[in-house]
Amino acid sequence: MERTLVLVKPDAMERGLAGEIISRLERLGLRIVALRLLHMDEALARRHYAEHEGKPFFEELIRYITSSPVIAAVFQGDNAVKMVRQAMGDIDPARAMPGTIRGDLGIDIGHNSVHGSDSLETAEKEIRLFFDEGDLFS
Ligand code: IDP
Ligand code: MG
Repeated sequence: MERTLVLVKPDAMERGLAGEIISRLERLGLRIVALRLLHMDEALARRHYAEHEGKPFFEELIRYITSSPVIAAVFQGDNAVKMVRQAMGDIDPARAMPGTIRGDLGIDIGHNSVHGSDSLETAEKEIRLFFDEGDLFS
């Protein structure tokens, strides 16, 4: 059984869309095995997005993801990583298909409502950034 890290990002939190996003993922058959509401600090944000350090959008990304509280959740299920990525849609809401979270709810590429780990390996690393193993149910 796979697990993956999901963040409900600030733009979605500020518009009251957390329930909608979590609900869409639950409807795929994925189960919540850990959940936190937290305000990411700069250090956590830089670790979470370390692969993007040095890119032109990086500093803005850090400012954005630390701008208000987010929900971090671990979803578990068969093919959880791919299921969440497909449900999220394209990185740019303008290109994301209708029916996807970003296509329906995202604002723009920098405010695209949701994060989901991009591989199993990344997922396990990201889960450990936000949760202790003892916080995970299964
Ligand atoms: P992902 O969120 O679909 O995994 P990544 O390439 O890992 O996409 O990028 C992480 C986040 O950084 C994106 O969700 C987006 O908010 C932001 N981002 C990526 N590329 C750009 C860009 O070209 N301009 C502005 N923001 C970007
Ligand atoms: Mg990514």
